[in-house]
Amino acid sequence: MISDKMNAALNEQVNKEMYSAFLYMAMSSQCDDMGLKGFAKWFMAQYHEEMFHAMKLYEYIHSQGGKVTLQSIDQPPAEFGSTLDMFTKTLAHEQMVTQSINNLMDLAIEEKDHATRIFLQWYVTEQVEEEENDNEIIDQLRLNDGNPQGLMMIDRELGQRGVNVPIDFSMGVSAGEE
Ligand code: OFO
Repeated sequence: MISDKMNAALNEQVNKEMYSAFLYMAMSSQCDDMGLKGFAKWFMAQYHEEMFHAMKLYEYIHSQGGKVTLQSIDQPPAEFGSTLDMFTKTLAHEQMVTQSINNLMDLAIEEKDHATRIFLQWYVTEQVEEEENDNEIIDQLRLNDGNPQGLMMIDRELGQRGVNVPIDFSMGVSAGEE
């Protein structure tokens, strides 16, 4: 069981995760236009991760007898600058998401909602990993400092990223999880 306040806060988080997916899809599209297939693949993998984050929340709200109310998703920027600009924006966005998860965790603690607190723990850990990944890529791009050969090497490396989350949600996102 979750409170109405927690239900509303979790619905807002669903929206933030969907916006994240949208944002990374927009970045993937621009990378594709720039001929950077590896970067495009990395951002599309990130799109799938964000959809998974949204669906995990969706499923949790249902499991607690809550109601999922979908909200409109903001339009992401139509244009971005360099790959460094995209990853700087990605990190800033993830830091905002981390703050949002922390606020949800504060609410769960305040309400003594232990089930939601334990559920949110997964997101706390995930955010540490996401910020770390973004920082590493930003470091590589800064070291590269606009060198086209270096950029192609980073592109090849990022293109090796696969999608490690379910992308078919018809059976629910928990299918196959422990
Ligand atoms: Fe990027 O972790 Fe969800 O939003």
